[in-house]
Amino acid sequence: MGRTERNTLGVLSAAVAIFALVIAGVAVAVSNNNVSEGSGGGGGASAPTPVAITLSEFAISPSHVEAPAGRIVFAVRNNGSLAHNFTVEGLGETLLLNAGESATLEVDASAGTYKMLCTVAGHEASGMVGELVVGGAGGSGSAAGATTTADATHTASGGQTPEEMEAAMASSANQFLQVNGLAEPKINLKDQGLEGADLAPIVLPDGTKEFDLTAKVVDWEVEPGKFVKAWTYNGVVPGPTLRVNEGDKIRIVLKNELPEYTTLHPHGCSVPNDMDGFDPFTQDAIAPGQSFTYEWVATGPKVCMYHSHHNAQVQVPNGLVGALYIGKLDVPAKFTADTGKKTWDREITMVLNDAGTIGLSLNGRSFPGTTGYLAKKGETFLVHYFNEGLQVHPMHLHAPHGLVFAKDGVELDSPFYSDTINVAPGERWSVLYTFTEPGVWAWHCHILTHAETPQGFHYMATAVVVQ
Ligand SMILES: [Cu+2]
Repeated sequence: MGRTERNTLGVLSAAVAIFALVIAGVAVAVSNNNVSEGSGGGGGASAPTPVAITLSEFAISPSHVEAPAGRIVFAVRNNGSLAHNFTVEGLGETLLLNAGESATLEVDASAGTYKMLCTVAGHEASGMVGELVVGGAGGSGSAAGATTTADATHTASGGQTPEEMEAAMASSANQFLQVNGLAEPKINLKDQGLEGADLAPIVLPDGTKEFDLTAKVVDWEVEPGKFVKAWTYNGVVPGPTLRVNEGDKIRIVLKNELPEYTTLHPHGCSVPNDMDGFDPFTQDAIAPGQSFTYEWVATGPKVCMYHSHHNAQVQVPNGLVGALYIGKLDVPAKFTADTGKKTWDREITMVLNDAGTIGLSLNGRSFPGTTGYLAKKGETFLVHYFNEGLQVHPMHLHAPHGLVFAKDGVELDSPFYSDTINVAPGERWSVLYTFTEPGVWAWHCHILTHAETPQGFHYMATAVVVQ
């Protein structure tokens, strides 16, 4: 599948406007819900006061922070395109943060006024400066503790003003539209469009379909400007999508260029035991520099995963995952009865992850770097959710109810409608979504810390723009 849809400058301003409205609505809800965490401890050496700081060219946001005396934890994120640090003069500083990087800085502050700044030459003079006002003893449990903290009358979640929060969310939303070619200028992610793309097989004289994979570590851009060391098949996360027909002879030649041994496990596939990739029982692990050939006759099920089965808690979440399809799922009669349509219009692989170097992500990207999708009114997406992470993710697409009709590549006797589908690690769920209303429809994991932050939509989040 190509990475979206970039033919539609027309949708751009409308999409930005709608998205900004959506995000603004969220901002209001969050700010009304604001909690002054620092004051709630009721005395004693209570929890540190959390403050979110965003760095950019050339500003520290918020530029004015008030907190009670005691421990303050700054969650600092560099949303700019240059490297910055965050320093509280006399109390501490973060390391230099590259574009997109985050860090926390914990300080122990007594009452007083401190300068916040970026100490990169010239950046303070350009505007990256602010003020931290630390009030009286926050930890004594008296009235002093309640009057200070991150001032609830002036700040929304994370120490931002409501306006700053809204601006940050709009900026992130706009970045998502730019990443996806729905706005100009377009941001190009490294290797954009290759993640999960179909790999054409080499067809051997006897008809065997051979797929050559190389496991290797690459620099992977999980979100704009944020690079991590990804463990990949052929340099992309998820790895290439492999497709064969039922009855085909399939051969996967895996070359190991990782710094560790590895194996490949065709998860959920019917394979002979010696092709199952479970070292040391069914094969010896593949040493760095060595190759192994997996070969069998594909009989199903129709939706499988392939992933490492060696030091998998590291290798899988770091990116050694991919989709393997054997034939096509049958169109459920209920779908045709309910929509009058004979089949879907587009098939989407959505690999969920939450750990390792890749972290919370959809198809190896974190919002605003996630792929966004364009649909025409009336179109149907067939979405296959694959959970390659360590947690359950309840995937939620706004607007249409999904018709859940296959589990682990096997059609259900009784397809059912659901707007939120729990996808456990190792599971595959296949769902049909038919879009009936135009607009920008959010699509995200409903564990909210996996999708939404004081900086707006993040991590396991994307959207469908329906025209
Ligand atoms: Cu989740």
